[in-house]
Amino acid sequence: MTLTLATAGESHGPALVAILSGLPAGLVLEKAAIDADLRRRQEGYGRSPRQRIESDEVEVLAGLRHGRTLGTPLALVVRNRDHTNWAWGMSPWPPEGEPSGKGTKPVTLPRPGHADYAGTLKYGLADARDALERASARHTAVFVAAGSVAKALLRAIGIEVEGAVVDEEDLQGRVDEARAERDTVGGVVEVRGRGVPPGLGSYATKDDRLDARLAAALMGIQAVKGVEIGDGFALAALRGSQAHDELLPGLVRETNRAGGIEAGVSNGEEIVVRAAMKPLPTLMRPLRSVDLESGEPGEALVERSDVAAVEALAVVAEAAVALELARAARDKFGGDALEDFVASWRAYVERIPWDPR
Ligand code: EPS
Repeated sequence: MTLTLATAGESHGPALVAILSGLPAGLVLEKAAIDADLRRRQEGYGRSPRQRIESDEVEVLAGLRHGRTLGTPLALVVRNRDHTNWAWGMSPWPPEGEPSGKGTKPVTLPRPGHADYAGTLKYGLADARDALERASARHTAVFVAAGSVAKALLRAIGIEVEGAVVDEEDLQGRVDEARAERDTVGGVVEVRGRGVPPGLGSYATKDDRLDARLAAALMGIQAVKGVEIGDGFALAALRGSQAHDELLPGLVRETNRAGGIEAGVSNGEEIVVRAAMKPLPTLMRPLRSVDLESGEPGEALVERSDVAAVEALAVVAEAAVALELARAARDKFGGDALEDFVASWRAYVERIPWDPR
């Protein structure tokens, strides 16, 4: 029994959708809790005026009855309120009537760092909008809704996942400065998973490795360019005698440099992962680019965008980690009913010498 997530949706299309398969039956979900995560994702200093248009809210189309999962695919929808302004430009079917609203002119000046250029070449597109709409981080809204469901599942076995921006003493100052210079900023986020028992993931194959899965999940988030597990890159400069987490009497450790994962398997310590976000590629003072139609030099597309989205990334990365931990837990503990899943987890943690941390 594994957990799989499929999503679809464009930034200014009608809606974003997700299908989460592999949940046990009987998990209680609360709309307010999912909507609270959606709200957290929309907040944060430096976000685009788009966030004043959107007021994200989850809709459930399948897999839930009276607030309890049915053990069948869970279908989630987050609507794009902004679509009304793009109804012609982003109409799924050939639009009727005269062009009106946004998105009526093709985008031919690709933004370096966005999907615009590679997307047009790869898919044979005349309008980079056909690439950028799906590449947009707007997608993370429905991803966070799915992550919120994963967190509810993890809570049933005592696991809590939390993301935060790292060491940011003056994010607002940094954002204000960048905004004044019509520039953008990135940042680093950290996600911690508490109560994760030893034994999630496996060293058996690369696809089973929990660290590989987490890294792929985090790199799968828009604008993420680096991931580290535990002390990550800093470990490379250390001696082996300094880099590992010694086992002490009582099978406890004083350090967690491994970030809770050894050989691709959780080791019972807190899971600690970090993701680095590049500065967003839509600049109000545009970068140099080339017009794909004329071949002439020009300035990249300028459109409404965020100055920073690092606080949103903390919430999105939390969802990514929750989904991966939930998948690993489903793989290990199985069960069609929630109580079977929990009973399997309980029997396992009673067998091993481990106190949750
Ligand atoms: C994004 C560009 C902006 C962001 C968007 C991601 O969209 P717009 O051009 O509509 O203002 O606001 O993020 C969201 C809409 C969101 O909800 O996070 C991009 O190009 O990736």
